Amino acid sequence: MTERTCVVMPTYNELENLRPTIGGIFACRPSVEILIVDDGSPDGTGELADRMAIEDPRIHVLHRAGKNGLGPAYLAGFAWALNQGFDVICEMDMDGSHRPQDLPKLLDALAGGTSGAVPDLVIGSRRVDGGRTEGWSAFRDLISRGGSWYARTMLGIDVRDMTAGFRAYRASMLRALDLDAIEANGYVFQIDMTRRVAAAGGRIVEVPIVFPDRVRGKSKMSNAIVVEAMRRVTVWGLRRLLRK
Ligand SMILES: Nc1nc2c(ncn2[C@@H]2O[C@H](COP(=O)(O)OP(=O)(O)O)[C@@H](O)[C@H]2O)c(=O)[nH]1
Ligand SMILES: [Mg+2]
Repeated sequence: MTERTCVVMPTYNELENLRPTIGGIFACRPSVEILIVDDGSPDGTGELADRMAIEDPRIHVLHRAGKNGLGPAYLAGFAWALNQGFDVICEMDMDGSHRPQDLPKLLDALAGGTSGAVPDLVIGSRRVDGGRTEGWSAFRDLISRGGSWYARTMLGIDVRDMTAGFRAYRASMLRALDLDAIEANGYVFQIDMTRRVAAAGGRIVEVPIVFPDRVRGKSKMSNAIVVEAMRRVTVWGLRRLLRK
């Protein structure tokens, strides 16, 4: 029996990225299905997604009322994909920073292709050998590396790329988590997911990916998202230290 895979892709104003990214994914792995979670993008991303879904039954669309952040979009997407009975659920950005050709690497690793035991979560990592970012300013790189280091140290989890958003989860792992309790803002969402998988005894594997800066459209990242992530990590880390 083959495993059914759903790639969940939140979008906000990604009109020009939709066709190239989705085309790239199907070229690399025709067997996956894609769920676009659009937060009412004013640029018409949601409408184009609907048209693409009519053309191709592997494409699904979830519409949400307004821009409500990456985390809530993923949680809604997870709930949908779990309800549909997918075995593997992925997170992936629509903006081209997550390259379709890296998706098979994540899926093969999740199937146990690169190591003995079968993982519960595979992270496409910019911070392991062979992984890298491209086109980043020294400042953005410093913030990202510093943030990952801080989270790793405070939380005591040996994951190099804590905030990475290119991931493949076993549906059974997601089912075992209390998804309603996830802190749902920006980067902290990825850190919280990682921390909860680790706490649940899930096996986490990182595979190297190349992460180019987005070519089209605008980033939705903000300083507030970074500050909120660091604040949360500090609270979780102090709680962990106090318990010891
Ligand atoms: N549905 C939804 N998608 C979002 C939201 N914010 C960002 N995204 C999407 O999440 C992905 C990553 O966002 P991006 O702006 O590239 O973040 P960055 O890579 O950290 O700069 C892209 O596909 C965005 O369109 C949001 O509030 N709602
Ligand atoms: Mg991006």
